[in-house]
Amino acid sequence: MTAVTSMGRGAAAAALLLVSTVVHAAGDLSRQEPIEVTIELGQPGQHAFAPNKLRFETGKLYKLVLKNPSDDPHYFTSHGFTQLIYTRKVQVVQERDGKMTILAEFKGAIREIEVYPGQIAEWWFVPVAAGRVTDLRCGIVDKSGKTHAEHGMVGEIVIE
Ligand SMILES: [Cu+2]
Repeated sequence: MTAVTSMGRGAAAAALLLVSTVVHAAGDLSRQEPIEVTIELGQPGQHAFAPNKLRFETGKLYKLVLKNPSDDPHYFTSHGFTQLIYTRKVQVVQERDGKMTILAEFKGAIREIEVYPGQIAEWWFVPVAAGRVTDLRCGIVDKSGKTHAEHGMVGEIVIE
């Protein structure tokens, strides 16, 4: 009876070993097909993020398109967000003859991005930690001496 039990344990251990050797790593998470999300930085005469709430999931690759359709430059600044993600790259793109042309690509940790009127930047990243941050803001000061954030250009980012 004891021999059977110990044999059973041995088989279980062998099965466990087998399972652990066939488990595959997820691979390079930054090389997936990206999920595209667009956020507009302002509208003519209006300082706001649209949408002003963004939601992402850990482990997925996102291409966050920062589009500025307004007449003013705007920042996408969130220190909290940058602590929760791995940046693969940031691209500056421009529409030429109906197709998107990449003008420049930046790699490494990015802290904030400023997009000029009528321009587009793409932030490619993988969220690596969950959290909710409410420090998304545009800190540009307008003629009245107030920041765009004080005019309501703030937002929230949730990573699940
Ligand atoms: Cu702004």
